[in-house]
Amino acid sequence: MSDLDFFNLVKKKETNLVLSLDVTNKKDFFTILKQCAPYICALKLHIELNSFLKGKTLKKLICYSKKYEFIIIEDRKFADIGNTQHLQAQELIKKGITHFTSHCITGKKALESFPSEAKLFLISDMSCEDSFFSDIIDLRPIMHKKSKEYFYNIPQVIGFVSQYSIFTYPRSIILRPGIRLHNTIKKDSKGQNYNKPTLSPGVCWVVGRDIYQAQNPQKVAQQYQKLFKKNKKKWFIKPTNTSYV
Ligand code: 5IU
Repeated sequence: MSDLDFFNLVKKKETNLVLSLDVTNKKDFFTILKQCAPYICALKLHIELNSFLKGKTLKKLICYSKKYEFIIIEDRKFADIGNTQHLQAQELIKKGITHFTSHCITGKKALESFPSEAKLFLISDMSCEDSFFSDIIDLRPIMHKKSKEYFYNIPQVIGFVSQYSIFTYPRSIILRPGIRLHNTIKKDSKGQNYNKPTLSPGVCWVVGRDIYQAQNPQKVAQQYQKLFKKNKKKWFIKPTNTSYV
């Protein structure tokens, strides 16, 4: 699927929800996925913690993603030299996974080296406390400027992971983690920061524990979709400037 398909999928399924299913138990993983599939545009994995996702089971998941129309994103956070990340991505592409997150601190050459089939979301800042990107030294102005530059110049780059709206034309997808519907929990015990879901152009809410630890994951996923539907015009507005929202 191309980046354009991502937009079409959001339009068609009327949801910007990305389910981050950091669940280590196979049965729980598939039960929650089946409940939430109609309400998500993408499923975000950490394939090393979803260790059952190999061979036939991975193939089954990929078939399932086509049938129920969601994109699979491996949250791989690549951060190596060009040759190494090319090889790493190639192995995952062989297994049918094409969408990845990647750090951009490695620079242009390393990013250009990804296989042409790779679709990348560049990590332009992080949601966790004490992150170098925002809390230790504020690297955001440089990271956002560079991310945009990479988006324009490197065809594999289709979007960002960010707490901010890095507007670009043609439009990018912004994955935004650190989201909870009911903002009574503002942090976890390990430095994660949470915000309420707000709708801005191209922003997809990346939600993990708020859904998979809920008593009724399906109901919560449905609530996110409802919120999107209510304000969906905002998501499709063509950005006009480069301000951060
Ligand atoms: N994730 C973040 N913050 C980031 C990046 C990735 O939370 O800055 I880059 C991932 C980690 C986890 C998911 O897989 O998004 C969020 O999970 P919870 O909604 O359970 O906090």
